[in-house]
Amino acid sequence: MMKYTNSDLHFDSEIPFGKVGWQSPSNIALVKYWGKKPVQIPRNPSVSFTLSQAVTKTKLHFSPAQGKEMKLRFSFEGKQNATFEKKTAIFFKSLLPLFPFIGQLDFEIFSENSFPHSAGIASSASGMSALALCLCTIEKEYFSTFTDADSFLKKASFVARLGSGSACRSLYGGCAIWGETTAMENTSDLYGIPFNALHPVFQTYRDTILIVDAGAKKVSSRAGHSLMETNPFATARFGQAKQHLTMLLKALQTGDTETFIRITESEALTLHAMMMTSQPYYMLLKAASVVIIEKVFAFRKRSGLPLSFTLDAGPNIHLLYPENIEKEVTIFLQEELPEWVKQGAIIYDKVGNGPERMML
Ligand code: 2P0
Repeated sequence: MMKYTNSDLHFDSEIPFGKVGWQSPSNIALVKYWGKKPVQIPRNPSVSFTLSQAVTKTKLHFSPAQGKEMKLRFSFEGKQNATFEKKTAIFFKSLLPLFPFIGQLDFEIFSENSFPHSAGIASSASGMSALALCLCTIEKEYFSTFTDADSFLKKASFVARLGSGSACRSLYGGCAIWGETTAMENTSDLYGIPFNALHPVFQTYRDTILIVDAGAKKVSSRAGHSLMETNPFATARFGQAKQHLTMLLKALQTGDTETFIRITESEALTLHAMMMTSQPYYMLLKAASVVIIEKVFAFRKRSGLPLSFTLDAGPNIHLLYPENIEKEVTIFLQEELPEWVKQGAIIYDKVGNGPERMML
């Protein structure tokens, strides 16, 4: 065991007291979480595919605290980032009751995303899940509090949820459910659980993301969630999401791509309809988003192939399809959307296996 002297144990030391790292993926919701109660409790259950390529890699270095105030430094993609530093410090302080050791340590965080910074892809799910995994790993290795992998992931999911709701679904490979539902046992509003009955056709499903606009959103998801409190259609929407979840879980289990398409596209359009019917109303779709959606409808009609789309809280289009029609979709992109292919404004992703520990 390495011996540390007092002089080794300072924040800027080249030799941190300990370090831990995780790579964690983003996810794309199929039934959408939109509307929440304090603290980060969803108004309706949601289900998502875990992605493979869109990941955050986070390394957390920690040393015994030097002073009374916790020191936290955050480098994002090689540069110190004051905004992330402030947000993460507030988040860590809020987690003291869950991780008392936070009060004893100073931190240095190094984080980077695999996807381009300006891709307009939400990074809160991958970022917050990676951070939650790092904290749970410190707890596991220094205090041995977890009895099994399930309880470790459950706490990581619980903590990720407090950082960003959708992040709690990123802990599991394949498909994850968050929020209480009678359609499935052991679901909870407090953390996500894995959906282990995914039909093989969905286990290798593709998510090809067309970047329509990489700019910052006019209205944040946080604001969008809170506008659901006064949306006149909110109650109907939460009821619809519950029904959609029940139907979709069945389709995901049986490999029913037709029902999958009907529900996921309806969910995508309903999400944006909620934005358009909020007060104040707003719209995140762009003209190009609508053009692409129309092209997907037309392609499906003439080919009979199961290409569909979904949307996040933004204008980018996620094309969802089984891997066995990859060739036809590639031709569709080249012929119908050549400007995206030429500009490289496409991320080729697919259903992934979940987070991976980085050995440092
Ligand atoms: C989802 N989205 O289910 C939905 C659908 C975007 C569209 O959850 O305030 O970043 O951090 O809990 O998770 C985006 O909102 O919101 C989101 P917070 P989050 O993925």
